[in-house]
Parts: sequence; structure tokens; C-alpha cells
Amino acid sequence: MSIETFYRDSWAEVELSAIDHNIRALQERLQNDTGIYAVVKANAYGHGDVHVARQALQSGVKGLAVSLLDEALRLREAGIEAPILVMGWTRPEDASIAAANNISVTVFQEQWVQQVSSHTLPGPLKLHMKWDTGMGRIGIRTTEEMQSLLRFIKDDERFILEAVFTHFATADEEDLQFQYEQERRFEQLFSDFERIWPGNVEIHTGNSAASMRFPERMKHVVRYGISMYGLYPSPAVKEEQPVSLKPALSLKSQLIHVKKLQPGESVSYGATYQTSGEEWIGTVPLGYADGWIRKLQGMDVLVDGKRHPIVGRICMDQFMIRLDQEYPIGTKVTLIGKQGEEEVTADEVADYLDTINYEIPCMISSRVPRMFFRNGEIVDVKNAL
Ligand code: PMH
Repeated sequence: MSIETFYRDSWAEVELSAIDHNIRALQERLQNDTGIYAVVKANAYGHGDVHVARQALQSGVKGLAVSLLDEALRLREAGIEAPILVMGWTRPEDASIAAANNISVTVFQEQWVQQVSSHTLPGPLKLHMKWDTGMGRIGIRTTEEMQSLLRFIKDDERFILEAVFTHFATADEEDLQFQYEQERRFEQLFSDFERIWPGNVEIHTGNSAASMRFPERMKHVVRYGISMYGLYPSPAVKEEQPVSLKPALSLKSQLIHVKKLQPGESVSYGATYQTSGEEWIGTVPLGYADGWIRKLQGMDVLVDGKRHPIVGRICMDQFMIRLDQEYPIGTKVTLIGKQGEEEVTADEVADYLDTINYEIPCMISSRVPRMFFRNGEIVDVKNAL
């Protein structure tokens, strides 16, 4: 571990034992022989891909899933040797890089297989075939498409078909009709597949919502994303609480300036906020370039275990809050996480922004250093800048 230095007063804390807890909690709920791929795309949903990947592997997952070949290569460059699947599109001309690094890629087009065949590969290319059972994003949709694709990989020793998989669009909703329809379409495609494909393949279908809600209907492996980070995939699943999760990420800062303003003074760009009486105003050194976007004006942060609102426009690097009293410079500010009895959750921030919790850790930009903890003890610091 190389603890990197940083010289600013805002950072994100990632508690790796929470990730460990969330993986073990899901594993307990799953049937014994169901494995887990840790979904660590998008820098592990903003948490830090290499650290989360290493923790997930330590906690017993059988592989990692990302969206891009670049993301997979970053993990390999960090020395991670576990299976990695690229779930998104890989350009045919880049397939040789995947093969050279033992990275599995997603296949769903006959033309893609033909194009890859025209390049020399340094070794066998591992494939997971994607079936679009209703997500409407990527994947083959019909038995005919599946058949013609399989024809091209069947007798070509450069290809190894490791797995078939699909992705559910509504596993986190209250109404499960379409979920059942997707499962039905998957079974239909699979029965056709079994008839034409000689070997065994791995099957993975479930995301967090499906794997937590219907563990008995999961196949060989599930792909665990949002819940591994301690957030529920939707309010409906949070309500059901099939597994008790611990949020891994908190976002922290410190007051860098505190002043008393007279009545009628204004704060920040556009002078949109006016003090109504004498007010203590604190400046927090984090702004929209860090991912704390301007729409978060009015949102609460925690100081001294109490809620204080963001006043005036959020700037690129700083924002101001209205304090209930004077506080010294260096006083802790919590944007996501707990202080005493109070808590601001990623769910609350998501509600405020009228979006989903997935977006919240993802939007914390690379300018914010990530500090990694295990059981409350700091183990590493990653400063991306
Ligand atoms: N599998 C695939 C193919 C995915 O795209 C995702 C998440 C997951 C598994 C993990 O889902 P979970 O985080 O709900 O567990 N993908 C996305 C997405 O494309 N937009 O939001 C989440």
C-alpha cells in the first residue's frame, strides 16, 4: 500500500469492512453454489476500483465485472489476476488486447465475431454471450440470431464460450410482471441453446435486486453492484430489506472560513441568498468540480452533529452554509454519512436531486481523494490528481 498525500480539506472515506459485510450478507442469502461477480465499473461506482476489487476478492467473490476494456486493464495493471468480464461493447480490433490480458468480453453480434476472426489473436478469447430478454440495450434477441452467432464461434478454437447472460430491467420494482417475462424469455432461449451447444457454460442473470430478492431463482453467478456498496437498488427493495446493508462511502470536508454577516448581506454568485438577520456563514472547500453540483443548493450538511443548509450558489471549488453559531476553522463537515445521531444518506441526496442513489457516489469526481479504511483504521489513500 502506498499512502498518497493530499493537501486539501475534502475527501471521501470508503470503509472496506462495509463492502466485506455486504458481500458476505448476500452470499449467506444465496444458495451455496451461487457465486458472485463484483461489479466494479465506473471506478467501483466512485468508490475506488482497485481497492474495492481487492476487497471483494478477499471476501470471496469469484470474479469482477466492468463496463469497458480500459477498466479491466486498469485492474490487470494493478496486478489483479482474477477473472474479469467486460460487460459492455469491446471494439473488434481491441479483442486481441482482451485475449492477451485474459479478459473476458461480451459478444452479441455475428458481424463482431467475423471481424474479430480477421485479426490475429495472441491466445484464446473468452466470451460471454449477452441475451437481450427485455432490457433493449445490448444482446441477441432471438434463437435465430443466437444460432448464427454460435455457428461462427463453434468450430473456431480461438474462441471459448464461457458463459451466457442477461440483464433485468425491472428487478427492483414493486410490479414484477416484466421481471417474470424476462425470466421466461431467458428460459426459452436457454432451452434452444442447450439443444445446439455441446459444452457447459456458466449462466449469470441477476443484479443486486434480483439476487437479493429471488436468491432461489439465481443461476451459477450473480452480478452484485449497488448493494455491495451498501445502497439498496430502489425504495421498494429498501423497504423489503432482504439483506441488511452497510453504506461504504462517506463524504467529508472541514470549514475553512467562518464569518458573521450583517442582515441583508448576500452570499455567492448572483447574490441569490440574502441574510435575514445576523448570520454565521461557513465556507466549505468543495464544489461542483468535485461533483457537488449546483442543484444541491439548499441541501443540508452536518456540522457538530446538526443539519445546516447550503446557502447561495455552489461554486466550482467552494460553497457556503448557514451555521447555527460560530465554529472554529477545521470543524468537520459531513456531506454524506453520520455525525452523532444525524445522518445524510446517499438516498437523501438522490431524492433531493430527483435521481437514483447510483448517481451519487458516481458523481464524486476524481479531484476528491479517496481514503480507505478497514474497521475504522486507515489503510490507504488514493489521490487521483
Ligand atoms: N450487470 C449489468 C450488465 C449492469 O449493467 C449492472 C449495473 C449490474 C450488473 C449491477 O447492477 P446493480 O448495481 O443494480 O447490482 N448497471 C447499471 C447501469 O447500466 N446503470 O445503472 C446501473
